[in-house]
Amino acid sequence: MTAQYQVQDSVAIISLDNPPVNALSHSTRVGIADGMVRALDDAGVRAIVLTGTGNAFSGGGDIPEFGTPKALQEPNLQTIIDTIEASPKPVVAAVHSVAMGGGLELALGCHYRVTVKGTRVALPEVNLGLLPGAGGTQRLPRVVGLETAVNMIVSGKTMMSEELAGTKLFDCFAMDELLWKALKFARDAAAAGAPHPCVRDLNVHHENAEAYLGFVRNTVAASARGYPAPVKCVDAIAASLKPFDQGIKEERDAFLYLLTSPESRALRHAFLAERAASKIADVPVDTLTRNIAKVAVIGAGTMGGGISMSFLNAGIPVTMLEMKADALERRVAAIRRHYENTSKKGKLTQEDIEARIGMLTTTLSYDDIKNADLAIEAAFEDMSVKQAVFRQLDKVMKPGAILASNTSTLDVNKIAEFTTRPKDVVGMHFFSPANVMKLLEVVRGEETAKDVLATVMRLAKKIGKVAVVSGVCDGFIGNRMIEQYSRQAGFLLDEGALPEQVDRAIEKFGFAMGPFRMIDMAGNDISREIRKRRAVEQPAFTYSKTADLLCETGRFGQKVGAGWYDYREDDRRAYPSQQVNDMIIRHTEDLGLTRRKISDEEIVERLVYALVNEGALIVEEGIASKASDIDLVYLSGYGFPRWRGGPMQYADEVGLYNVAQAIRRYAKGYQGKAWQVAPLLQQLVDAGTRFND
Ligand code: T1G
Repeated sequence: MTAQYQVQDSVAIISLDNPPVNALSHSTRVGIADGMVRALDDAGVRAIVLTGTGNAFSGGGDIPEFGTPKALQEPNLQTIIDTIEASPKPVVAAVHSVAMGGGLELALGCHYRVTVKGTRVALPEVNLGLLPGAGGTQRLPRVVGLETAVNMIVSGKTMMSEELAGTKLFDCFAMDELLWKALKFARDAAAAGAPHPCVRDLNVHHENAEAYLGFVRNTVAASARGYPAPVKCVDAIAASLKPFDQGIKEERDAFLYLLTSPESRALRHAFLAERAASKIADVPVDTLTRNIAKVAVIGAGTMGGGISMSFLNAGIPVTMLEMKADALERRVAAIRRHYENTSKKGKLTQEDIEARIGMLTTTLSYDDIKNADLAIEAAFEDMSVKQAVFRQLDKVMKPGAILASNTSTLDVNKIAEFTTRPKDVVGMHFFSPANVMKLLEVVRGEETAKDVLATVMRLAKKIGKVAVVSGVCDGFIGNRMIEQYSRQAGFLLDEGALPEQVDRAIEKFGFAMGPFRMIDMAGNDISREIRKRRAVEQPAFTYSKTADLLCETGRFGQKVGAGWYDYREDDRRAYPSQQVNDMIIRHTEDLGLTRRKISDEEIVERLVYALVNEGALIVEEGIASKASDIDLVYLSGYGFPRWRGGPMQYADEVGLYNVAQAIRRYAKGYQGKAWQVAPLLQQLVDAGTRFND
């Protein structure tokens, strides 16, 4: 059992003891239930205090346990809360650090709650495609009011305990010595005698609940984009206006429905994938990491600026090095402008801006960065430039400094060879805009030292990035897969689709942006360079010629006002282009093909399965260590819908047999040689297992 029991001066103390966050796994629930039985049976016990050991009261239901029989096995949380509420002896929750999900629901089931400032409270189940399933939607409105409860439950956001001081959520705030205060509170409550207050006996008051909830429901439904949990949250909260026993039943039914939904499986997978990514199989979790107190960024371009802001935002000083003074001035001005624009939105104070800018220094001399703990090269994407920069870094940087390249495609092993310290060389591939995009591909060279990897993974978390380790190959994980995705998008144009149909279909599937709008933003000239390089390195790697025809007319994308779409002054919207569509239709004729009607379903299959199949090759080659890392790359860097869990999770949900069959079907079609079922995919089909087992 993972709960401790002790009696101190006639008060039973039940302490959840399930590190790291006292998740309410079955064994923890058994521990609590047994503690309650012992306390209620012991005539010497007059009151009960419930608390958590370590750094949490409780982080809620055990997420890895969901989807297994144990999740609902008695004693479930509802049963435990019913026992607590029915106790003739007062039960006081001593709430500290973190009380989330079922953890907060457990506290709400107690007669009294004592806490301290700085306790993080939330009912974040919606982020997992669930809703609070142990009374949270019924009890929270009864203590914080309907509107605050709606806000917390539908957004899943975390509040600090002191923000809720004016509500009935907490009976008192201890300055410190929380347990001592809770024990005293419990003894006083016992002295005052039963009955002790139950949240369930309170009522929800709102001057116009029906109208308010109707408005909220419509608003939430409009923005929920495909997954059911947010609206179900509103419906369950609405039931808190009914008699408690009816409301709690409606909540339970909705919770059980969501628990088995593919969206919740996907969101729980995403939560665990994020935490699994930081664990590298051959790098022990207790690997000593290097201290990164000062960072140097080489290159004052867009990426250099975004990377610098990522560190400045985390309070880490940066020295930015460039060849030309005016480039430095321009970049510093752009950074200041960015911060000022952010402060106009009320997200930054003027002193925040000064503090961040104050941590940025610039230089034209390598000598000024020699004491940095990490140097990140963000110079032009050309191997001769990398060679020059890394030779310089090798010359000046202090021993033990980490030398990183932000390269998006070049070979990190070759870059490491430009130095005498290849163990200190690693790739840190940020995504543009680097101060906004969460994804960071950490590219592990053959020589990269384990403590360098461990240091960069820890640093990534500190600067708010989602870091995924990639091996060295062309395009690493994300860009290598997007190549196949873009190829299929082009082939679909040859066969009968138009850019707006392809984009609309995949955006309906849930992608933030379709391939053609995305390329228009990134620049069609950029993708042309990649195709040119590929044509030399891999001649068998064919593409639709439409993208080159587009470039021949100078339609490089949004930046020139024309790409796959037409753009208008001061209007970021993409307008279908008759000129481009005519070009596409003419091209099909030139190919001797007859255009055919293509379904949205085929569009989605060909784009997504292209990602899945390439992802399988990437896992098989060991470029990515696990399929969930592939999912994380696409969820945090490419706008894949989070409630579908990423390409590999989606393939698991569709069924790998069906994915392989579809690929075989497309292999018989136009440009079919682009489709070869990846061996790993076939192996899993044959074994009847899944990518994310
Ligand atoms: N279950 C299992 N493991 C959990 C967990 C959980 N609820 N929360 C965290 N962990 C693990 C996590 O996987 C990682 O493991 C370690 O703890 C540190 O996490 C009935 C059904 C609590 C704010 O959604 O928001 O209750 O990597 O890196 O930054 O209504 O974790 O060390 O192996 O995030 O300090 C609702 C989710 C569940 C809270 C701590 N609860 N957790 O943040 O550490 S559903 C949640 C968090 C529920 C009831 C329903 C955060 C945190 P490892 P971490 P952190």
